[in-house]
Amino acid sequence: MAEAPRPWRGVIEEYRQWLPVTPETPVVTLGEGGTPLVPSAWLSEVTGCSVWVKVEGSNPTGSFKDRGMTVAVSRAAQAGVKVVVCASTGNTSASAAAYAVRAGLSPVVLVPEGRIAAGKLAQAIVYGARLVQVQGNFDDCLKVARGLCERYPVVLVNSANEDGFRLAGQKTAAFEVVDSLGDAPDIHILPVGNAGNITAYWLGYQEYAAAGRSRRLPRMWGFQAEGAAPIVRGAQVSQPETVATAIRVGNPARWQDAVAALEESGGRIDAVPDDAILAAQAGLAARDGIFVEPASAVGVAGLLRAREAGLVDPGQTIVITVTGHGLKDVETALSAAGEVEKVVVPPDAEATARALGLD
Ligand code: AN7
Repeated sequence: MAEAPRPWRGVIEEYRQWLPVTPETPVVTLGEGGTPLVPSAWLSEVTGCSVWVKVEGSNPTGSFKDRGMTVAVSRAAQAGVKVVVCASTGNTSASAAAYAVRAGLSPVVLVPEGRIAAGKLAQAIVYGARLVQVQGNFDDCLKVARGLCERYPVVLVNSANEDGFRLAGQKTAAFEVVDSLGDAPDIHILPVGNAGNITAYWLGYQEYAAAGRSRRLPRMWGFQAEGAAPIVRGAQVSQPETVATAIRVGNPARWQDAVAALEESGGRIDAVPDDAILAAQAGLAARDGIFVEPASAVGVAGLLRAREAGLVDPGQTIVITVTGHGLKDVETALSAAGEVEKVVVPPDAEATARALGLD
């Protein structure tokens, strides 16, 4: 008899034994995780490798942040807190807002004034967060958030938090990659901002390998935007600047952990300029049908540049995580697209065919 269909239950129920939850934890979920792992014909052809794209924009609020937020908010609800707070370049605030209201908690989100994409701002507002625009960058927002948590009855749901709940949730993406491919890839590529996600993936790959779920470990490759590349430069950036606002971070909270992941895995980190990021975003959309936000195209740009530099041997299996949905920031995508041919026709098929040159 066929097995009864079972819907995807979200990352806590799918990977409960690997996560810091107990039977008493109230599970706050929107069905996150279980995202598509899509082969990229374009990048496979360019590199001579088997390149897969892990499409995290398919999560409920449109970014990978939901994986960590289901754990962080479930634990906050278990602890009986009323208010959760986060600093964010936009995606964390959208995710925190959604999961908090679902748990009956009040979300407070701190974002850099005027520097988050419109889609993310809309999400925080519509989910009903208290939105605070801080006159400064992400690093300033995080300082304020930490200050609030030290002195007031609110709980931090940033991945900088020592409790590690967010990273624990985020590591499930590495589990999914191994579950799909049957083993870890040779290389896993990620964009790096606060450096939580690359830390989380490395944790996930190590845990799965230690438990015998995979035979090997991947090399972790991280990429930062050139104007916000403190880890690459080995020094804080006081005025980070990049079109990829999600990773406009000058002093990553998980800096040391990320360096450890890079060193232990035999990986590397490098920086890519904004024009290469936008070209990669356009290429991934037009070649593979995958529309991601600028920060999420950083890994693709990094892979292409690494190949040009002769650093990518053919025949490898490579996974790139694209972290957030393209619809988060349509302004940047449209301005990068430049002048678009405007075809205006009367409601008539023949006139339309003429305008399209089909006749
Ligand atoms: C699309 O939302 O930090 O290296 O506050 O939104 O783990 O920080 C977002 C980060 C990559 C970088 N891609 O991940 C926030 C925030 C997208 C992102 C990153 C972010 P980390």
